[in-house]
Amino acid sequence: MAKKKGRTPEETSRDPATITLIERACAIEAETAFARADAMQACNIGGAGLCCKNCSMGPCRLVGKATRGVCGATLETIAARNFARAVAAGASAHSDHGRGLAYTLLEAAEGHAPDYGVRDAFKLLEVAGYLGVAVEDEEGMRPVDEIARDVALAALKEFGRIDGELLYLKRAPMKRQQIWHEQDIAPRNVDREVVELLHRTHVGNDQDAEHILDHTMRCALGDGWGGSMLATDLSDILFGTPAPVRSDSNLGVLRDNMVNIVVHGHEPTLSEMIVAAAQDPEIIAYAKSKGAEGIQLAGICCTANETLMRQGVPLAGNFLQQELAVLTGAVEAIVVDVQCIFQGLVPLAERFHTEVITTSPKAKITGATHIEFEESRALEIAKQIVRRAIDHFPERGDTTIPDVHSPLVPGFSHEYIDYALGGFYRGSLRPLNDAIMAGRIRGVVANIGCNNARVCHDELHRHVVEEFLKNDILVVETGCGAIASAKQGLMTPEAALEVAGPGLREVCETVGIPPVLHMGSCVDNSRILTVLSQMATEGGLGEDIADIPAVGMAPEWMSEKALSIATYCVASGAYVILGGSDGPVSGSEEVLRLMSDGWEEKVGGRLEFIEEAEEIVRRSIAHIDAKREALGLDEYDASKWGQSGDRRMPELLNLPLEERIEAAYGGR
Ligand code: SF4
Ligand code: MSK
Repeated sequence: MAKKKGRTPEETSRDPATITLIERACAIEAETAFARADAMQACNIGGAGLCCKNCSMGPCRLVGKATRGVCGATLETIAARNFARAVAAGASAHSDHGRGLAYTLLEAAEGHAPDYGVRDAFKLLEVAGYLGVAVEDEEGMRPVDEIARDVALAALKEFGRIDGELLYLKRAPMKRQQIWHEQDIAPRNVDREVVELLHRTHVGNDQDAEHILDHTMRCALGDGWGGSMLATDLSDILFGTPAPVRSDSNLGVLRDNMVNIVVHGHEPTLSEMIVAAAQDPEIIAYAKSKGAEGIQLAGICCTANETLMRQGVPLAGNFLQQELAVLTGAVEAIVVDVQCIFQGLVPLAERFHTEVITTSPKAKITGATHIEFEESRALEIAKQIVRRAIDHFPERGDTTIPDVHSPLVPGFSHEYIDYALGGFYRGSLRPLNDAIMAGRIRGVVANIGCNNARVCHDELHRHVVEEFLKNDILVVETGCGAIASAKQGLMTPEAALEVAGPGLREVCETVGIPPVLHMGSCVDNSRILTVLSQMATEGGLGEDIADIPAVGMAPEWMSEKALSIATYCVASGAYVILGGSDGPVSGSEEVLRLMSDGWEEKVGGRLEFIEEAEEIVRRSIAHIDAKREALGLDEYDASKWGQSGDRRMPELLNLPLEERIEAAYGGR
């Protein structure tokens, strides 16, 4: 295996806490994903989508003079098939998460999971409406538990419904629904489209790249408008719909004098119980009996985003910081559920007192402690895990907790954005549409997705987000991209004064929101679909998601889930850019064309893979401006804005009254 030259810590990450701990890893010769990425060169044949291993006549590598695999499959077929299979895996991950939540709601409603219940009854009624569940009978309102049981059953039906199509498709603008029907890509149910995509890409089956990619869109739509949207809604019903809270981010949230427990993965089901267990006075007393002053919970990845959005639990960091949390030497237990969990955690944790605890029946890691989570004994199991972590506190050795942390205000569900802009009685996105139409806000970017050990950690996220803010583009975020912005201090209302352009700053000042809105975890990209649909139907920005001056991107993507998200956003009409490399189908010009020009012709959205941050920004802004022009909106002109707002208040207040009036209103 060819060995790559190692990067310096500063070349490896943008984040100072991460740099400190990479230095510690080098000093104690501990292995991390950063070092493994440096030591292992990525395969450029597989990386470009040119290797097929769908049967044992291969693997077939289409390089040099080889233009077909043993079975005769072409480069286009192989690249499209590889991409399709990755989307099927990503869609499965999100959707299986959604199904798990439906079962939790069912268990709770039937009295088999006494630690759970309906925390947001309004949302339950709203979702009941979407799923065709009656909320009233002849005697009036039905009991909440009965409605919850029927909502759970209706949600479960969406995974395998035997006729029709996903009910949530009706939440999209009418024009979008028509496009899906015209193109025959409206998903029939969540599971069927995944299974069919795996069937189609089996050896000797669908061997037309365009046809494979059409079904790839259908499968991904079953994720975005099915599995993920259900996961978001059911989480809100069970654990509450997010609203702004204050919290903190980065590894500096860990405490030297407390038992530190890190929750990592994706599902709120267990982590919500760990939050409850850690607040139990008996458990706190137990921690004190072991010499700690209390218990500090912190999160990594999207479990972090789930508990942050609803409970304000601080973020320890994003995907590439999971091993670094262990390297602080200050973590008693890292409790994981599903997705994005490094197997490398276990050998690393063996060098410290940290216990890695797996909890999902779907994910064990060799060498980790497995304490399987059961909904029927949720709080009891959570307490058992927290006590176990406390027992490790006296074993703690030297610690290196970087003194690096940034405050943030997360919690921007689409319901809260409606409320913030329109008020309780008239929740509406009208002010957002108006600000875009006037040009105060040039457009919207959804910056989402992962970190990738092969690109400088957090740097692409930082670069693109800062450029968009300077250009008066509102940024909404989920996943590890959101955690990157939180750590960079871009998620407080005050950040708008520092980094936003004049128009965006005025809007943020007026409404009191940060210029970058944290909308949740990976499955919560469905909240972004909901906001875009509402913007399209609100009026003034066309009549479809494809008309809105908006771009979606995952500049540091790495997971199959990111490919599914990108594909369902494109199939919903968005221009999407995946960054950091030339992408997983770069070996086939034809497949690249099918996903960009081809998909744009069919569904109005396009997918591009762009390595460089500057180019991502340039193409995004060009797209936003082109969409503004197509809508007949004024050309964006930053000089029109910035004369009002709090920023000028301090200087104005120091002036005599007449000069103050002249300064504020003169010439208008
Ligand atoms: Fe090779 Fe065809 Fe088998 Fe793929 S399916 S490994 S291209 S023979
Ligand atoms: S956790 S999928 S690294 S966003 Fe959702 Fe982060 Fe990407 Fe995992």
